[in-house]
Amino acid sequence: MKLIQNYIDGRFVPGKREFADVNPADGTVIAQVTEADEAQVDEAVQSAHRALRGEWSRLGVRERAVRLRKVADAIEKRFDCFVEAEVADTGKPVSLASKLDVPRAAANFRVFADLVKLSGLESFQTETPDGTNALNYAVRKPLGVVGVITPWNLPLLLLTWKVAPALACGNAVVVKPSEETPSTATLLAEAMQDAGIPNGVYNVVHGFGPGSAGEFLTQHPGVNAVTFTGESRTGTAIMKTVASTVKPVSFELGGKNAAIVFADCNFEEAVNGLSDAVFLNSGQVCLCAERLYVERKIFDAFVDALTRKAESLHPGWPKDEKTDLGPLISKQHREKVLSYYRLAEEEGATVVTGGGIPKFGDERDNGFYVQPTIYTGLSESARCVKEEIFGPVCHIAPFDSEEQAVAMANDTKYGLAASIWTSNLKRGHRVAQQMNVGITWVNCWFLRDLRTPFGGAGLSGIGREGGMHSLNFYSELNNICIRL
Ligand code: NAD
Ligand code: 6OD
Repeated sequence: MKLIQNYIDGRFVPGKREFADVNPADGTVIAQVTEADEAQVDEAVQSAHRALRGEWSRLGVRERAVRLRKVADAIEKRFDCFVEAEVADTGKPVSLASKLDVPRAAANFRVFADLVKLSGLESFQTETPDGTNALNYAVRKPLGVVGVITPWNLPLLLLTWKVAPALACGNAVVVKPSEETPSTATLLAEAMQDAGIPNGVYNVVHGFGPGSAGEFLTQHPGVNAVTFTGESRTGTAIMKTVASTVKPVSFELGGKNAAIVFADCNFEEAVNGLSDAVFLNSGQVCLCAERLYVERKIFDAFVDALTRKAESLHPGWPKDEKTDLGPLISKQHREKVLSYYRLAEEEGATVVTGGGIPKFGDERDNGFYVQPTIYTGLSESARCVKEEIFGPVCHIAPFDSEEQAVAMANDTKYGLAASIWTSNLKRGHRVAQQMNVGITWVNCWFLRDLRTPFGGAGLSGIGREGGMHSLNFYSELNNICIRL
């Protein structure tokens, strides 16, 4: 059986304990994974500090950018291996991994290689009290060792989204990928070696959260900052842990995202766009829409059209090119999603389609599939309308006025993303500006420009990453004031 090991100081290292990596499509064990103990996490942090004192700190920005581009090239050289590993770990359709996850990993390195070269800072000429002048300018320095903790839904995309800017700024990283999806973080170590990233700059420790590698990393006094993507509740736990050592944090957390569909929208575009927004990656994208508000005039037609889309999806083997709906990540996560399917009925929902488990009559029945599901008829205070489910499911409610739609969309403790569907651009701008979220799309969804700010309000996160926002988080500014 394949063993996925930790990667510390440029070496793949086994440990004392192992856990299983499970294929969500059929429940089989595909690999064993080394769990890092506290001593190994410490070793990884120490090796990152050594790397910061070595060759890595002497490379100029231009040379760091050259090496980041080489990491992107090395990912592309192993494109098929990355796709295969990501599909086996997550169960996501091969078409999605090859169009989104792996290309974005390479793009993450290229974009920050470019941006870091442009990241000069402003300077100020200051008049002093005695009438002479001073010159202020700031220099950007690395934070040091950054702890990177990531989830299972877009494992490589989200890991590289943090690792690339952290390295661009001259930091070293210790990453703790999700225990559900350990493969691509380890494969990335090979790309780092190919690209000439010095030993110790990129380290991987595998394991779980509390009492395991995740907690060992966040509580380590040698970790200078923590960047985390995952559940809001986990963000709370990490925040408590890092409080005693006052580490800066960047948090990208959960959501309960709304979409508002006006009667004047391009109907077909809205149905297609929202079919993606609800069902892509089996609804396991933090940006997915779980609450749809549709203007009453088109409500019935819209529910029918989205239902036809849901029923036309092909749940299947992830490796099959025709599959557009894979399993959920794990048995435990399927239990959670199914508990919401049951709760929705208890709360009085009308089940328009789905609500259960598909039957295949083969090994996939041992996997973690659920049916794509649409509900109507719930009250806005129902738990299924308030809580993040993170599956291929949405609730659709009608609205009668713009004000009502905005109020319903904003009635949540989360604040990650929203989408608005209208052909009236003036209304698009007006409504977008009232959304209490970090990202609003108008007539599109998950259309990304990596230079733009990404993050959430409320329970959905702290801070913004993307473009200069990432470079600002992953660097420390030292303002220098010189009396002239
Ligand atoms: P999770 O919070 O359970 O786990 C994420 C990571 O944190 C894993 O690596 C896990 O081992 C680690 N972890 C758990 N407890 C920890 C602790 N106490 N200390 C340190 N590390 C700990 O999240 P998940 O189930 O992997 O991912 C799904 C969640 O992530 C959803 O809520 C989703 O909305 C959110 N998410 C948000 C974004 C975003 O950009 N806002 C992106 C993707 C996923
Ligand atoms: O596109 C991105 O940069 C990003 N962070 C996406 C997050 C998706 C959440 O599952």
